[in-house]
Amino acid sequence: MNNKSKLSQLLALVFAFALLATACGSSSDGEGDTATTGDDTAQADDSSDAADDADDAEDDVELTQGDDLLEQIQARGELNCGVSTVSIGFAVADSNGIYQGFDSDFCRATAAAILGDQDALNIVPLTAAERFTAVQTGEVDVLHRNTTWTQSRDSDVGMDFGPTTYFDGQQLMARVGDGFSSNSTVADIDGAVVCTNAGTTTEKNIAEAADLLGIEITLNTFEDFDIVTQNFIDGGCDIITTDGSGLVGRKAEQQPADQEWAIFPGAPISKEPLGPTYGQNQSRFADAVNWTVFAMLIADEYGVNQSNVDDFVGADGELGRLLGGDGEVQSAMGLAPDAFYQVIKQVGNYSDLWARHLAPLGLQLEGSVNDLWTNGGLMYPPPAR
Ligand SMILES: N[C@@H](CCC(=O)N[C@@H](CS)C(=O)NCC(=O)O)C(=O)O
Repeated sequence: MNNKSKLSQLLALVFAFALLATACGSSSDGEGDTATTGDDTAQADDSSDAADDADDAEDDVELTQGDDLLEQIQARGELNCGVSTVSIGFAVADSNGIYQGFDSDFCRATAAAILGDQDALNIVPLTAAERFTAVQTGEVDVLHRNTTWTQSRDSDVGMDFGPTTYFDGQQLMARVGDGFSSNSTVADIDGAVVCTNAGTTTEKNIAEAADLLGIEITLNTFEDFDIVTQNFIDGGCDIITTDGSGLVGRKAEQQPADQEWAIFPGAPISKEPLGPTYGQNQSRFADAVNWTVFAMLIADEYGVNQSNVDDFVGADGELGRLLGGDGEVQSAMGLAPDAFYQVIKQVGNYSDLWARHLAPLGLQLEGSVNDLWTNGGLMYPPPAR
């Protein structure tokens, strides 16, 4: 390592510590922050300010990633991939401390594409408030962390976004015993204590929704969603709100025997397109991340999955090229010709991941917005050519 890169690493560390301290000390100290929204706009702004502070802190960081991130990762021999601390179905550490879930499998798929080995991977659990700083300081190369693609994150916060891997939307969940039912809507939560995690689109959306409806809520934010859910179980929160997929997971796994939780039906209160997120201006790395997702969807289009992929190696046309045959484009991307064969063989196609992690929670792929375009969904990968 030359002196210049030593210096830039040192500076990166100093920035990282300063920023992590800022992020953790703002709205996200784990104790929960309270803000009232509705008529009392001054206090509602406190909550938004807390979220904005985290974003502002992120804005001040210089990108420390070097010239070509794809080359750096290949030289390093390991992909650093950020996931949630606990997001049921998406990223949960098993009894051996190994992360399992839809998002952590996208990390594995990306490692398989770039390095030929799904285990050439360092999975980094991050709270929502920590995640963008972790990208900016180079602690992680990419997030697969329930992260919504928004205009400000895509510009002001310095992120770039890959293809959406899960089209989600924010929903609310309450106890049936508190009088909420399958007919409840946001308009019914006037006076409620609403809880979510800090540094998210979620906290901004619910504050805005309450303001627009002219109702008053008390918004409590916590560092991570485990604490949010525990407060809901203990009765400290009337309502919890986050991406719908997150609520389904929490209800499936954590609803106590003596409580019944209701997820408000109807349209979600927001759009939450979730997908891979990385630092700006790393085009070759972005291509590798993005085409990993596209390859998993194209494999689905052909009915090629983890268990039958070997039967299709050497196929004609697009599928053959995608799996490394004649005319493959992977080499020109800086990947091995069989990069996407390795993805499907080692990790699976898109619906393999869904079947493994999300179907057991009751989330249905068939006919949903997350299904392939050929089935009426929104998943439409570009052609592999
Ligand atoms: N998609 C939203 C919310 C992301 C979020 O933090 N979701 C929760 C619930 S699914 C989560 O990931 N919790 C896991 C954790 O706190 O580590 C965003 O990008 O701001």
